[in-house]
Amino acid sequence: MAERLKTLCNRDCPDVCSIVATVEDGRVTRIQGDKDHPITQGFLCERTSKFLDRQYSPERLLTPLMRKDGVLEPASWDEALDFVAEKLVAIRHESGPAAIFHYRSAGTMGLVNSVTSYFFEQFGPVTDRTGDICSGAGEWAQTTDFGDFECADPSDLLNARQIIVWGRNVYVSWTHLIPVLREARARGAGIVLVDPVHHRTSELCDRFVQPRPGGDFALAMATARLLFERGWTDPDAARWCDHLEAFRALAYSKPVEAWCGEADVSADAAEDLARRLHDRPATILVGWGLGRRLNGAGIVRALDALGAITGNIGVPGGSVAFEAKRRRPFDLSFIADSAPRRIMEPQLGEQILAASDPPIRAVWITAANPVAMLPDSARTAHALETRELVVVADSFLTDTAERAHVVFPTTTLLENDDVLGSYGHHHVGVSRPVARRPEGVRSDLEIIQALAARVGLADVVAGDARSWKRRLLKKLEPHGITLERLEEEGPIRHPFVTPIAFPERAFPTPSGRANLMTEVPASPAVPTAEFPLFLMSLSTEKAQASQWSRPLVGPVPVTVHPDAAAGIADGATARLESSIASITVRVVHDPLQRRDVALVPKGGRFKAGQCVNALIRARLSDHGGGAALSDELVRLVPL
Ligand SMILES: Nc1nc2c(c(=O)[nH]1)N[C@H]1C(S)=C(S)[C@@H](COP(=O)(O)OP(=O)(O)OC[C@H]3O[C@@H](n4cnc5c(=O)[nH]c(N)nc54)[C@H](O)[C@@H]3O)O[C@H]1N2
Ligand SMILES: Nc1nc2c(c(=O)[nH]1)N[C@H]1C(S)=C(S)[C@@H](COP(=O)(O)OP(=O)(O)OC[C@H]3O[C@@H](n4cnc5c(=O)[nH]c(N)nc54)[C@H](O)[C@@H]3O)O[C@H]1N2
Ligand SMILES: [Mo]
Repeated sequence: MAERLKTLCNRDCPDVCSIVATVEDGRVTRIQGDKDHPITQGFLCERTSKFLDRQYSPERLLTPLMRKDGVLEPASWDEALDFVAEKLVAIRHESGPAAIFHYRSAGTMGLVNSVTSYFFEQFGPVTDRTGDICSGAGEWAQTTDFGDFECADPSDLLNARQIIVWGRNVYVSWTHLIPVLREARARGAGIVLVDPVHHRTSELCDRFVQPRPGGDFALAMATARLLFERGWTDPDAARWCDHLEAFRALAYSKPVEAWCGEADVSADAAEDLARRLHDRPATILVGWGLGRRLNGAGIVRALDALGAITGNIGVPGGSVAFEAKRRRPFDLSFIADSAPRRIMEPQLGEQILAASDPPIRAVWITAANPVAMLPDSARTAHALETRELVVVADSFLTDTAERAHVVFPTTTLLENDDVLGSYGHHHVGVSRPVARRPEGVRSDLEIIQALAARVGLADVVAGDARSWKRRLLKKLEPHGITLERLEEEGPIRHPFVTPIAFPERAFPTPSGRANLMTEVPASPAVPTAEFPLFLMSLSTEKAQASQWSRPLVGPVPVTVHPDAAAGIADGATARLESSIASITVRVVHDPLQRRDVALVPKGGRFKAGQCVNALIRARLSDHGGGAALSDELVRLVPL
């Protein structure tokens, strides 16, 4: 008899959908979006709707692997765990706990998974990560300007008269915003997309502005200047903005035409944006791509200022929405964050190699594929290959796991047992196993508990998944959001945020006002005759970062304007070269793209020569420990 069981998607995505799984004898035969979940609305994105391909893939790891004579071979759990425990204890004894580095990314966004971090704090504290390749620059910018980052409920977009989608492709990376934007449009809202890349999200919009990559700061300054000139700023803005005059002076430091020239847009585009911000309430949806630049934090600060000076903040339908603080509702107070040393995430490879006093001898990697997903893949690979001990917990033999001494096979999203919040909305919920897991596989919690038992820390991390869930939900319990309710009713909106962010324009900054930027940020990259194209690595509907439903076969596609193809025909293979490496690509012509961009899907396999991060230097964004991924310049060369 088939059953229908519900769980939550644990992938790194703003949606955190409720999934309905059809299960026959422990095997999931179908997954669908839950009609009862207000965000999921009955449909799943393409990548997760194809998740059964991964769940039942013949490539899935079903036993621990240990490196013997240079080769990864199946091993028993006891053998692998004993080996790792002994080695970690020896390294801690000889070099101190800082010689061990624990790196965790968001392969699962479940918070029970942070017990691994807790273990390493108790065992050490060991070296931890800092910075955030994904959202570091944007979070820093919003925290600097508003004292915190938070966004309104997605449904607040229906209160907006104007929506500015500033660098986001909802068709690929935030599919459950599509129905909301459609409805807003149907109710009469204006929607404009500002993105150097032409993509499908422009279909939801009444206008598309295609600036130079990283030109958004200049475009925002042109818009700000026009707002001041037209008298379209809020007359009371000084009440909630610090440095209003200095910000005005910044906007006036160049004529509108000069700013627009820098952004490579017509003056009419800035005029249009100014008009929309004046047509209140207006929401700016700030994408994550904007921050992954040399001037990423500066760009986000400029957008914050546009919202603040026009009064489009702290009111229904008026906001500068970057992301929700997904950990806010949970009690993570058991983790003290006491690491003796931190490795900057976007520079993981070079910082591991450079670390001394003590050198990093062991690396434990959880829910991450840094070789494929962090910049300068070859250096990341080399850094791992030269350690004494690399341990990876994953369900697949990724580019990273291939470099491990020990690989522990772990559970998938359909076997996940956790609590989840979201960075796109304010619902919290629990996931629970809906698929019977293969014998030989353990959850991250069980892996860390088995290790803890071998190093005298069994008590510290004891407890099954439900008791950890309960612990994490402690802040929510007094509000009636209990584990039992979440299990029975499904996700519930948490009460720690109001439906709109920063209501009454009260900001948790030292002055209580928004902190407007006053200086020109770092400059974006400038294409040269040698390297004329910005390399833009973009999310694809077919994968979650490096997790493809079906493996990408053959050379990775690179999409360019026909005039930017260096004479290479549509469909032909070519080399894509940066200053540090080159990969073989298949050229795709698209006359709707700018002539200075080369678009490549993110997440390709390093081993197969498909990895865009092989080409990208590990440079930081201006602030916040983000990566300047999209300021790498490349050229196409015929084969
Ligand atoms: N299918 C799928 N969905 C995903 C993911 C995935 O890998 N696959 N990844 C998930 C993750 S990890 C995250 S963080 C989120 C968000 O994932 P992201 O990949 O960050 O998604 P977006 O912010 O929608 O897309 C980035 C957008 O920023 C634009 N952009 C880049 N540089 C600039 C610029 O200088 N100016 C402007 N105006 N725009 C620019 C790009 O053209 C692109 O449209 O999505 C999640 N969703
Ligand atoms: N060039 C370029 N690079 C980028 C980006 C870009 O746009 N361009 N985007 C960046 C962004 S936004 C992000 S967030 C990062 C993402 O970087 P990562 O988080 O490293 O990306 P994933 O490829 O999703 O790797 C997660 C791994 O976790 C495994 N996994 C899944 N579930 C579990 C689990 O329950 N437990 C454990 N232990 N493992 C699990 C998966 O199999 C997968 O191998 O990449 C960044 N890198
Ligand atoms: Mo991300």
